[in-house]
Amino acid sequence: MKTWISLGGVVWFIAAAAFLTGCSQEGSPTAPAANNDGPSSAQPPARVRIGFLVKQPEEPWFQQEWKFARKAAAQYGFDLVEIGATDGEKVLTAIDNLAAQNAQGFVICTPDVRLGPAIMAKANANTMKVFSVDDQFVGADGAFMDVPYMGISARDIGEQVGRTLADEFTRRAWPLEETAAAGITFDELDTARERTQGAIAALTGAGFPADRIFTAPMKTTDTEGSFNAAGTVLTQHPEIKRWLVFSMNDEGVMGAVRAMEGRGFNADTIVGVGIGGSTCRVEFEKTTPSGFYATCLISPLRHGFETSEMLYKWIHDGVEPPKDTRTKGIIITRENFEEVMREQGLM
Ligand code: FCA
Repeated sequence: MKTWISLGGVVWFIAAAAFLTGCSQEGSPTAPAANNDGPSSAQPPARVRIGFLVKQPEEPWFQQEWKFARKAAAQYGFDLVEIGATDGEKVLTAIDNLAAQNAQGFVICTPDVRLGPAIMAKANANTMKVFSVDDQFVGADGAFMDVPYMGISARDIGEQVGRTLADEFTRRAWPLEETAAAGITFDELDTARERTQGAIAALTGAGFPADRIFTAPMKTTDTEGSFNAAGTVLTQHPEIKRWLVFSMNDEGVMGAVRAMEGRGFNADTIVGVGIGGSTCRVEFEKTTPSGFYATCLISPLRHGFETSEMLYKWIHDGVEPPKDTRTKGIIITRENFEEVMREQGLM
């Protein structure tokens, strides 16, 4: 219980401090200035420097992305500047600062997908290349923007979550009249909506009645936001004795599981299935199981390493990255998480 509300401030403070001093794990503020030429430049820049901006620096997923981006920086020998940019103003200031440090581009998970046009305008004004990760830019017309993107196969992953919940419901032979599913949603964000809609489609596809699936929107996409949203569902449905839980990520499930535990539910009466693999790890490592039953493991290695690698090659070698890359997920539980994470290069 102790860390999930307050830890964010500390990590954000560290990220902000690193940003303000222009330092990063791989970069140095005194490193020689690199040239800032575009792809048509005959000479590759002497030293490549890229930024990696994330919307929620306190979230383990994003810390893992940074970790694997640092691996790419070490392997290819470029400077990496890690920046926690939690709102539009911080993103735009960060791009100016990166430009002042002669960075030639950045990878970004934007705090708001509608910032896409403003981000691209600023990047273009500074001749910087942009690679978007996790959350895809949306243009003024409401359509996705034509900017290189790597995201998860959100619908498919949501369906895996829904199937896992349905299977576990059947395996435990829970009485339907005592059971409901709680879906903690964030429909403003496409990748989030596709995940929870995928879960609902798979649950109903497996025969779970749609009128026993209760959704509640989170105000913020973190454990606290989910805790509050789940509280509303629980208050509205005191008759439910057993809960299936899904959301857009591990944090969304974790908050709901904590809210349920606060009302006396436990591993025997909750089946929570997340999406991620970072935040849930502490749950799987507990000696006593919690209601956090499984997660769909996604790859911060691919999202951190490959995005920075592709951006580096774009800047250094003029190799244009693919426009749209979707990564897959694998369901893990406390029984097999170590083995699968090791196989996936995540241990
Ligand atoms: C979004 C979510 C993150 C992570 C990522 C792949 O950005 O906010 O938690 O799931 O997609």
